[in-house]
Amino acid sequence: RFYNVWNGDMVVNSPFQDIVVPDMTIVDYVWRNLDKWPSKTAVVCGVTGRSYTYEKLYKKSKNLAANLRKKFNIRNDEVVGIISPNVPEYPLVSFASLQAGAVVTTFNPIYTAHEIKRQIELSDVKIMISHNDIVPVLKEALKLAKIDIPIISININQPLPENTISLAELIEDDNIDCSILNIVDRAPEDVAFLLYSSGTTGLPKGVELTNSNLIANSEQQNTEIRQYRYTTENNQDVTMAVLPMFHSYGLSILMLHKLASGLKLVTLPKFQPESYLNALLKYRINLLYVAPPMVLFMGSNPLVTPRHFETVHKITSGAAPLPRADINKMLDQCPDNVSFYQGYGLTETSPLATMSDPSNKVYESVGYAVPSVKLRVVDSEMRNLGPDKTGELLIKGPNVMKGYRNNLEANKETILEGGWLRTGDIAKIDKTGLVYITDRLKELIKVKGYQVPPAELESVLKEHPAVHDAACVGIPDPITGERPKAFLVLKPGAAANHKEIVDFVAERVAPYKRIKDVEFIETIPKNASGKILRRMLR
Ligand code: 4UV
Repeated sequence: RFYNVWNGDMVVNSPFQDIVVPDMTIVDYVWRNLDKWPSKTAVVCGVTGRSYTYEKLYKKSKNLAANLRKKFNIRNDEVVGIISPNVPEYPLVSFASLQAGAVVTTFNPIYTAHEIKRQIELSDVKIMISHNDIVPVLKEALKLAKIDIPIISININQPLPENTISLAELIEDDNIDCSILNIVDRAPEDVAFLLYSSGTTGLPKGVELTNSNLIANSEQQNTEIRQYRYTTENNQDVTMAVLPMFHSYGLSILMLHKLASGLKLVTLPKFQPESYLNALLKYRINLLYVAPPMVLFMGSNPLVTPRHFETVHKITSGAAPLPRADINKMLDQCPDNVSFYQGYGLTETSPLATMSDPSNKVYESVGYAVPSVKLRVVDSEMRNLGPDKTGELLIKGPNVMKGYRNNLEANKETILEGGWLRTGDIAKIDKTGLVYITDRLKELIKVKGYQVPPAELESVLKEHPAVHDAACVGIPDPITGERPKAFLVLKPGAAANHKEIVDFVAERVAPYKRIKDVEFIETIPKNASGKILRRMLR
């Protein structure tokens, strides 16, 4: 395809027709077609088979919303925290919190107590909704933060942990008076989700995504080149939700877009080869959303056979760069009816910003700007560059976040005049509008598609009594894409060996952030203003 997308000012337009963003909240948007498919399955657990129809999901989330208002006094704009692997109740508790007028902040379920504590403090959480299994770590985090807030346990078919409130009871409360929800006051431009991202530099910051941002991004997924079979009489696309819903990819692209469209979501709490492959066959999955390590798995693991792809018609990968060789190996396993897409975006763009068109088979490109998105590639002075020139990618559109919460400085640095978001990614765009991500300017390290902010590891390393200074960079890894490597300067006379450092970090951060590579050096290279010269270390 050839699209004429470059305008005279060297701004790149989307080749697709602009979207109109419905003027409502994201939950109203999800429920707006409820009467078309009340008895269809909305979400089912790929392990236990526990499921909710659309109507049941709606009713139970309403019960919980009313209870959040009545029993826990949740008010408009207060923050509810959710910490859980992907289970069918994840959308239920998310929608309930939004319907109660709250803002939802989502936590990585494999976080350590230290990591949970930090996000609880930053986001001023009023109540936590936690999967049963995570309650002990969460309690430890609350103790560290010296905060006493209620915990609702996602305890379906499980015993209730001590000092927590039973979600099962709250959602079964069918006699609750839902008229209490009439006082909920939420506008399209209000914040719905508060997700955490380190952006171009520093520690994780709260990304404010509004109702309109998320509705826009849902509409932006429906381009002419990528049609879904929405729920009709007997036709329902089925997709697997193994990518975590706490992250923008799983949240917006799986949970919100798919449930707003009447599809069936099969949740898996974690990626585990056998259960993943079994669920593919058992639930006859049509749409697969993956991250690069899963593409590698599907192209190289002997357990994977063409039979597993029999019902699949679309595979989409995103969240990190994907080597062409890995795509080829996976596609060799796939029957011809499978089309492969690459999506690109950031938490800050809700997240989808560009999407490829499988018909041109340019798989190494992340595709075209999605509807209503404009792109620029700029040099270090923010001057626009033309086709095939490499520079930083800027994005503008209705899906660009409201901003980082309470962080004027980061907002000023990240959102430029006119609403252009700095991505911190290096890209080029060809004459036809195809975008290629070639490098990363920002310091972020991506391990299996997850964010590992070096500033976070550096602050942990500097807590070690023998460490004077520390710097972390990402180094290439054939399986995880990148992995963090630490450069350390020890205090004069102090000693610490490789293992001590590795163990020290491992106790404090989630497994994917752990460091295996450590190098002791004399000084950390920095520029005149004290910024670490990461390129030099790399
Ligand atoms: O903020 P974040 O953790 O956000 C994401 C978003 C993943 C998406 C987005 C749209 C999709 O359709 C999809 O399938 C997945 O991960 O990290 C943002 C950074 O991740 C890198 C890039 O450095 C971003 O600034 N990144 C995301 N997608 C790609 C990518 C990609 N396709 N190719 C290369 N790098």
